[in-house]
Amino acid sequence: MQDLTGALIVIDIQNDFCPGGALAVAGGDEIVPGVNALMADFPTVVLTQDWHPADHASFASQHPGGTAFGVIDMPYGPQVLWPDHCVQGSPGAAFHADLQVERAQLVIRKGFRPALDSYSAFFENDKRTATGLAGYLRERDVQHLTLVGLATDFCVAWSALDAVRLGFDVTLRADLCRAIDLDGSLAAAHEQMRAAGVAVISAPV
Ligand code: VGL
Ligand code: ZN
Repeated sequence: MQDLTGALIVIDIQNDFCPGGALAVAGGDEIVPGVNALMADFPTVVLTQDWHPADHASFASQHPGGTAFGVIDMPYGPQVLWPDHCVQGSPGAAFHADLQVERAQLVIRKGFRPALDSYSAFFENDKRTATGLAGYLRERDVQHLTLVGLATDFCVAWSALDAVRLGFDVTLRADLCRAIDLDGSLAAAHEQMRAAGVAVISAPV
């Protein structure tokens, strides 16, 4: 269905989040054909790209004794430590080769400040530093956002929750997302999104 006042926000469909990548999400590559097809229904298509310096503070490798998927305290709150991933300019940071990148009007890069992680397309993890996406969408009179991508329980969920907080109407196509799922984080993310008013659906409506 065409959504002429809507935007499709495609989160982090990058090689490192696909099978074989540094922070592979199971089945991450399976969503690419469906996402490509959905792009045709939207006048506005935005991609996000996780884009870290090699010494990024979210990498376990930067913390003596740090282990991947452990949690540490950062000045802005708890932070999961990740394997090195999506290093600026590396093949792992590139979009999946089959993703129709040319259909997007805007690519938002995030996580480029060495000491601050950024899951959401709208704010860094300090919940204050804006990426500018909200202003872009508002200036284009976009009210309804459809979110797809990787990973459901981190960057997609944080983007959806921020979008609701900012006053957008948000639909999550759960069938076009895949999750990392650490300790029940997928179920928790779905619950949080539903409670916040995100329409979590699994097929076109
Ligand atoms: C993501 C963990 C670290 C994501 C990005 O795209 O969900 N997760 N960086
Ligand atoms: Zn990252």
